[in-house]
Amino acid sequence: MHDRLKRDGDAPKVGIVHLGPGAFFRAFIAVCTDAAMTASGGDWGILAVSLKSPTARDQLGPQGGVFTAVELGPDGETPRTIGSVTDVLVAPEDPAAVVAAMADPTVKIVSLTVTEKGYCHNPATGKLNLDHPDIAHDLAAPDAPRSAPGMIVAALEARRAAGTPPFTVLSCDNLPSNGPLVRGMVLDFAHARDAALAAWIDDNVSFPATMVDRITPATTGEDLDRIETMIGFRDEGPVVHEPFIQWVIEDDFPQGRPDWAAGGAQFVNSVEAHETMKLRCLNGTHSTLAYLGYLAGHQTIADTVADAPFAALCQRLWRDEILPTVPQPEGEDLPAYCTALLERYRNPAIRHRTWQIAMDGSQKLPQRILGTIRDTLAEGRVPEGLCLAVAGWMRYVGGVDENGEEIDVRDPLAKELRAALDAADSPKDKVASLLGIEAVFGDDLPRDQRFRDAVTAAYRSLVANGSRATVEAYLA
Ligand code: CS2
Repeated sequence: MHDRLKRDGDAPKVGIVHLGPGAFFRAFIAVCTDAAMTASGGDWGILAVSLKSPTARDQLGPQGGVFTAVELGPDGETPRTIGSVTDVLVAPEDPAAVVAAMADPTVKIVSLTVTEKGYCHNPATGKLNLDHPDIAHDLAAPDAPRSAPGMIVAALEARRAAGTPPFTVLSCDNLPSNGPLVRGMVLDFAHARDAALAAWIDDNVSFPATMVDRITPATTGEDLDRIETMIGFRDEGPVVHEPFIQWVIEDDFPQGRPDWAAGGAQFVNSVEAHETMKLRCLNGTHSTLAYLGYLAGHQTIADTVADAPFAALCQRLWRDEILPTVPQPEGEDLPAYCTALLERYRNPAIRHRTWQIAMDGSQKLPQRILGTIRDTLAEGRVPEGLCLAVAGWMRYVGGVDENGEEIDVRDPLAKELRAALDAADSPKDKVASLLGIEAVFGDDLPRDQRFRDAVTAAYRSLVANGSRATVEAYLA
C-alpha cells in the first residue's frame, strides 16, 4: 500500500461553494476550475458540501481535497491531480455551518450538481413540490435546512441581512433551462417563507443556465487499485471520465467567475438550444439504451452498442424521431454531433453501467424522452422508437429481468411505481396504471390514444419477445 495522496502546498482561497460533491462534479467543475486557476489565477477554491452522506468528506477530507481525475481515452489513461477543492462539509452534521460558509462575503458562486431529484420539483410541471418531505422540513426549520433550495434561501437571507451582495447560483444538472428552473425553486421556497426576501432575490440574484456534458461512470474498487499503481499514491476519491467535455454557460456573473474558458467552457447568450440538443440526443438515447440494454442482459453502454441492433436503434432514433424536434444551436452540426455520440458510447475504456443510468427514471424521462414524444405527436406523427423506450422503462421498473432475476430499482417514486404496477394485472392495465402517474406523464400524454397504443404494443412485445427481438422488429 502506498502513502495517501495529499496536498502539496497551500489550498486556494474559497470563492465557490458547491452542493453535491459526487463524481460528475469532480470530473467537470473541479477540473475546469483547476484549469482556470492554473491559467488565470483568482481565488476560486471550491468548498464542497454533501447534502446527504459523509462519503465524499471521508474520501477527500484526509487528502486536503486533492484527488486524481483520470481521462480514459482510446490511447490509454491520463491522470491529473486536481487541487481546486479545499474541503468537504457534510450538511446533515452541521447545517448552520454550511449556511454560514455560503453567507461568507468571499463566496461569489454557489454551484450545484445535486441530480434531478435534488431540486425537489415535480418533474412533469417543473414546479417546487411543497409536499416534498425535505421542503416541508425546511419551511418548518429554515435555520437547519436539508434541501438545496432551503440552503440557498437561508444563505441568501443571511447575506441580505448582513448587507452582503448575493452569490450567483449555477445549476450544472441535466435539466432543461436549469437556470430558470433553480430560480423558480428558490423563489417558490422564499415566497413560502417571506415575500420581501423573495422580492429581493428576484431583483438581485443571477441564475445563469448551463449545458454540461462529460460521461463520468461511477468509480469502482478496481479503478482505485489501478490508479494507485499508476500514480504511486493511494487516492480514495479519484474519478474516471471520457476525454470529451462540453460546458455551455450563459455569461451572467455579477460577482465575477473563474476563467472557465481555459478549461474548455463556451460562453453564450442563450443555452437553451444546446441544452435541448444534449438532453434529447445524448440523455434520451442513454436512457433508452439503459433500459433496453439492461433488459437484454448488457451491463454497460459500450456493451449495449457493441450489439448491432442497439447501435442501429440510436441512429434511427436520432434521424427519425429526435433531430426533427431539436432547434439548431449556434455552431453545432447536429448529424455530426450524433455520429460523435455513438463513438463516445463505443469507448471501451468507459464502463458506464446501464443500471447506473437507469436510476431515477421518473425524474429523467420527462426532459429526456417525453418532450420529444409530445413535439412529435403534435406534428401528427407517432415516435414508435421512443414509445418503445418508455415501455422499456415500464418493463424495467417491474423489477424482474428477462431471466427472472430481481432488478434493484432505484427511484424516488419507487413506492408509487410499485403500487401502480401491483394495482393492475394485464400488460395493458399495467401500462395504463403507470401512465396515470401525473408527476411523470402530466395529464396530456395519458389521454393521447396514439401514445397509449404505441406504448402498450411495445410493452406487450417486450414481455412476450424480449428487448432485443423487439428492437429488431422496430428496425425492420
Ligand atoms: C447519464 C448522464 O446517468 C445518466 O443518466 O445519462 O449522467 C450522462 O452520462 C451525462 O449527462 C453525460 O454528460
